[in-house]
Amino acid sequence: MSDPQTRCGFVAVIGAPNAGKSTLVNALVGQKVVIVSAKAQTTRARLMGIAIHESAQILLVDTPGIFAPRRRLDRAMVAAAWSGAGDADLNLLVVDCAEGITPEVDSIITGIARLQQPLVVALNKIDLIDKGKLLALSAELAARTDPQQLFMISATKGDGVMDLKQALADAVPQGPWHFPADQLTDATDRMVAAELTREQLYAQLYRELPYASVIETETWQDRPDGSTEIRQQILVERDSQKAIVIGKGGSRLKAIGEAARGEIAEHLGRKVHLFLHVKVNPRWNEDRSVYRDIGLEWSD
Ligand SMILES: Nc1nc2c(ncn2[C@@H]2O[C@H](COP(=O)(O)OP(=O)(O)OP(=O)(O)O)[C@@H](O)[C@H]2O)c(=O)[nH]1
Ligand SMILES: [Mg+2]
Repeated sequence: MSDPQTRCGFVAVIGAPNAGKSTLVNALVGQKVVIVSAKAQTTRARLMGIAIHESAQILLVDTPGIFAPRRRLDRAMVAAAWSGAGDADLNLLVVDCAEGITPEVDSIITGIARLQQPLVVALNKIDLIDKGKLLALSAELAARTDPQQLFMISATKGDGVMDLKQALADAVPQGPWHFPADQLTDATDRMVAAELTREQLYAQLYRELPYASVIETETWQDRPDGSTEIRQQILVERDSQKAIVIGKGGSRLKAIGEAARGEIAEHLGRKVHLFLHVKVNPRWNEDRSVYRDIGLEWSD
């Protein structure tokens, strides 16, 4: 990959919670590498999805949504997003066009202007609004952000995604690829597996519960028969939450485990035995080692 024609660079994918950043990263990579959910604040740490287009390797840094943080974890998430943006060759601002320029988006635009880095804007979820509104919003965003380019896309339906990918491939600097051609993410298999279980918490639990939880990998063992045995712990903050995660007769935990096992097996490309345990730790939010495992900096 020392071909002088190759390109490679970091694109930080930033925006408000739930804008569709992670969905877009998966669409650009062409495979699921980061988790998504209909609930806001799904992504907790920076994870990279690696997309290839022609001679370019596009290192897509998926970041947590930026919002006004309250808890320590929220502060660490928002800090991770901004540092991802600061380190990038190019920022890709994703805006949910059905939401428009909310106060959150407004403050992100102000923050981006301070960075003075090249910017591309993706107006996402165009499948949800009519063309007139879309054009008005895109004109307003273009005026506010002065981007190199602005795209109207649907990350779930695929509209505009290939045009955006081409533009990102053209925009990253010339240079050798940083990763092998077959690598799709910088996350380890353990991290992806923990995320895939966490995705099920977002999909299967209500209201605040997913936010009060974190996944820790206890053991990871490759068996001689080619399968992998994984033990993960779901940490929650209260006994009442533990009861909900386990469900009647263990039914909820079983459903979470089955769905996560399928996703993890697909990611690893082999048979997986997944064992989940639920543990109460009211202070995990204040435990430095939890932050380290998630991949977040401790924020004072
Ligand atoms: N209708 C529609 N929904 C979309 C589109 N893109 C993403 N979504 C949905 O928007 C929701 C949020 O998607 P995510 O990719 O998790 O959003 P995110 O910006 O990564 O969210 P955080 O990680 O919480 O900041 C999910 O339910 C997606 O299916 C789109 O183009 N159209
Ligand atoms: Mg996300």
